[in-house]
Amino acid sequence: MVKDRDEAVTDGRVRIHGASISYFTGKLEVYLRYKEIPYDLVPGRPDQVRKHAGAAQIPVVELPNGRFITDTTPIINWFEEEHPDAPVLPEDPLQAFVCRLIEDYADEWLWRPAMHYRWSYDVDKHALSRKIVRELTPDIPVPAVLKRFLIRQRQLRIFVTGDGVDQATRPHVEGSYLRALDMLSAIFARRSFVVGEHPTLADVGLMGPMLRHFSHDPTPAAIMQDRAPAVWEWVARMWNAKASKLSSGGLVTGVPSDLEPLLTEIGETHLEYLSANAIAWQRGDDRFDVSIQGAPYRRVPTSRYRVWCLEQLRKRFADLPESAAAEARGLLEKNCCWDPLWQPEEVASGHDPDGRAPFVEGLEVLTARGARARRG
Ligand SMILES: N[C@@H](CCC(=O)N[C@@H](CS)C(=O)NCC(=O)O)C(=O)O
Repeated sequence: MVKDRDEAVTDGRVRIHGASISYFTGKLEVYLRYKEIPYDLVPGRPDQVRKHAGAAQIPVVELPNGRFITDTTPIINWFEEEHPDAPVLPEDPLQAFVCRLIEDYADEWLWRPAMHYRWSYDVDKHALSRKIVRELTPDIPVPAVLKRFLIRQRQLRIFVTGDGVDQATRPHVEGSYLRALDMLSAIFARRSFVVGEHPTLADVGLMGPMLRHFSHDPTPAAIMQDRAPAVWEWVARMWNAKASKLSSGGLVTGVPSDLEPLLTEIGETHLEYLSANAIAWQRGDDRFDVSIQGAPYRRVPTSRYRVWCLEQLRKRFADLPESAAAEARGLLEKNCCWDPLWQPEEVASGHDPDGRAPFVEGLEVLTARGARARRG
């Protein structure tokens, strides 16, 4: 529930500047609810957010001491250090690495189908533009009908047609969602959460697309209910999960074989894309073409932020203890993840070289502006 900014209590509580319809706000809320860290959600007004976080991007977290932090991936890492009870990262380093990989795929790859369903379908785009205008733009003195129209145009231009969704790729974009539903249904037929009987970072990451987009927006929600009721049930289970109320069940041992189809999907889609994006970045190209599972994505924007994502995954791999690294390599090779993880050999986004995230300026994910303007 979004509170009026002045209504929100700040004493000792975290304040999220976000939105009730936002992918990454939802992901962060799921995490804080599970960890039982009290927070208030206030509307993330673009001017305020840019002032405090350096990018017009939500969520931004205002800590009780008045400091601001950005980007849910490092935000969650930071909270995990501050609140080590009921960790969302498994102790087993291989499982932890797999969770981080699934989080990255959920954050960055499922973003495109989530935006496509929201802004390409009539019912969805009208419902969502209405919500966004009400929640985030009440102070902008322009008729609501015009604001709604402009938002629909903008979102479609940047995040759908401008992100490689066209007649040739649309079936593949929708297929990414449908395959995710099928693979998760197979997993939830065996256990309550992705790696066992309590949530991990893999569940938290997947809730980004699955909560505020796929289970709430009319078109993908109808598909989820019909095709994957076990995923629908998991969304509710995740939203209701509290670390203190969990049953005693633990995590499975190792990486079960039913996770491998998901890893293969991640290798063939997300990692292939990250690799092509990093090559384009090195060449200085603003846009690039890439074939993913045979679908010809054309002129997708080069993302500096996602070069950083690839760097982070490589760092996590490099941090694995020797025996886990050998096991991880075998698993990644078997499931089409290994080669794209290491191509090109060198990557250098230049983002956050001192490792200060989440205490750094946010980096917009998709805008070429974000990519080019800051290149040294
Ligand atoms: N990596 C960031 C991504 C945040 C993000 O892209 N948020 C979206 C909303 S869910 C946004 O603010 N997009 C900016 C826009 O629509 O222009 C995170 O994890 O927090």
